Amino acid sequence: MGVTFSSLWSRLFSKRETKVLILGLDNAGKSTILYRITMGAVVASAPTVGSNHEIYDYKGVRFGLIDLGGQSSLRSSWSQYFADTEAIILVIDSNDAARLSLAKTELQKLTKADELRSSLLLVLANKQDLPAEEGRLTPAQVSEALGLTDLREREWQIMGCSALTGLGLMEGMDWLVTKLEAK
Ligand SMILES: Nc1nc2c(ncn2[C@@H]2O[C@H](COP(=O)(O)OP(=O)(O)O)[C@@H](O)[C@H]2O)c(=O)[nH]1
Ligand SMILES: [Mg+2]
Repeated sequence: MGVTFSSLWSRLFSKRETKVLILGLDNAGKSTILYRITMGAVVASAPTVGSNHEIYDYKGVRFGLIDLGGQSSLRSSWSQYFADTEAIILVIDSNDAARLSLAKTELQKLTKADELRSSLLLVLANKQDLPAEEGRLTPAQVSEALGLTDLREREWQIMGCSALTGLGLMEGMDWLVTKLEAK
């Protein structure tokens, strides 16, 4: 078996990446969350075409965070990224009640995918900074609409968050670290 210099280098000097896919419908806030977590700031970004990949070291875990475009034309290519995924962060726009059933349909496809059988699932009920009076749903309402309690044989967690204020994001990462360590 040949060992190239670059693979030897990466084995010696870099930690293994824990692959995490950030998925969800377009406009849910996936890219804003990615940059909020990795850069600690809100970075304006155009709708994602293809993917954004960032490495993030947190509490001893080297996360390889991959944010995929969520428009319907791009969702069909998500499965190309499934292999070796240790966790999925499913981002939901809590202010978009009208598309929750579509988000549920996408979640059901993910939970049926063989390659994601043992992936952890962190659902982020994003945009919690928006007022409830204008239709923003609570994490409990999002959980109910997605049917999370019906999920069998999968470790999952739902967390309310806001990519704009940072609320809830690191708590979500903490849950992932705890579960990854227990694996
Ligand atoms: N109020 C509010 N707006 C958000 C939040 N997160 C993202 N957005 C906005 O939602 C829009 C879509 O965000 P983006 O990250 O591009 O979504 P993506 O398509 O899932 O990557 C942008 O205008 C963001 O500024 C949030 O927590 N609260
Ligand atoms: Mg995006």
